Amino acid sequence: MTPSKSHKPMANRRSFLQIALAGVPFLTSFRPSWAKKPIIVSTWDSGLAVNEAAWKILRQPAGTALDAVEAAARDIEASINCCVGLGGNPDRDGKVTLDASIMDHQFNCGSVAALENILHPISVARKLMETTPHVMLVGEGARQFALENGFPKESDQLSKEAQEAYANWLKTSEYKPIKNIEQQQSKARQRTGNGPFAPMFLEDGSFNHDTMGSVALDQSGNLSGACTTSGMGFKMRGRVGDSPIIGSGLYVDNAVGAATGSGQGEEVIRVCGTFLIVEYMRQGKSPKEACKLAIERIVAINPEKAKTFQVGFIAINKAGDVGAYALAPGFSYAVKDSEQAGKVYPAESYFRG
Ligand code: SD4
Repeated sequence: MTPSKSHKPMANRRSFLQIALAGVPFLTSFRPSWAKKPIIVSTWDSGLAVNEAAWKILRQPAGTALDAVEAAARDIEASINCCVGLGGNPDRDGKVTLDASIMDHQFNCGSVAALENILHPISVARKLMETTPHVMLVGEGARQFALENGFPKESDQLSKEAQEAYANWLKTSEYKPIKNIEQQQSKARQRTGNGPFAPMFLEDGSFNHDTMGSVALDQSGNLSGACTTSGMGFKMRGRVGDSPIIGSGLYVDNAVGAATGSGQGEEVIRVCGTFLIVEYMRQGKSPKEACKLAIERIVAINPEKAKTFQVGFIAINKAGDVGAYALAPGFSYAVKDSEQAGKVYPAESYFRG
């Protein structure tokens, strides 16, 4: 074909812009060759163990970040701990209700909330993502979907640890009669302007959270994330936190980065925390700066109230840089890549104590 005038190499400003814009689809799937990959980052010290489970997948050339983050979540869901899986602390009616979400490199996402009697909510979320047009199922509908898809129904029995924690909580919270807890809540509301529906602190004085969030970059340069939790211990029945809400507890944009977090979900939902972090990264902020800016957004809403709860975020960008930031001291995150054995890092925090 003879080049017409309009195919001449260059160009006024307008045609330059046209050429640049035509390159955008290419840019959005661009994989930087310098990226540190594969790499996985997970919340809390317990992220160390789940990163190992994920690594079995990530270290393989064809291993996907999606499979890796699901494996990470499944690993902790199968263990007994306060805050993830069926062994976790129950709601204030004594039922364990699970929240989980998963998101891949193509904006596919799935989540379940208030799911009961199912061992691996993360895999139910993935099944929903991959086999239905929906993104989120809750409660009985989520359980029905899980059972129909072959996930076994587990017993209602609380783990020994959760039974003890629940018995303690009932005692110290004077749960009987129920209205005592309502009074507590409304006092807390007066104090903070927007009271909690669950205690901020557990019996041992630690913050009431320990959700497992993981974000990973695989050898093909794709990002994915997963988040799984039993939610705030002794929460109101039916309460849903940030973890299963795409853009709050988890967000992935394969052209930019991914973020997840742990802590007082209501406060994360208010600012669409992980979506915000990814948007800050899109604007050029590092993962840590982006997490810090999102924490500052939360503080700005009510600086006094922000002293009473914890939120911790982790993020990864397309180049495999990772970062984290928390509201209060005590949040940690675990990183594993091909250059270093898994390691736990303390996150910097907005408040010092
Ligand atoms: C929630 N973000 O349900 C979760 C709490 C958490 O370990 O981090 N739990 O609000």
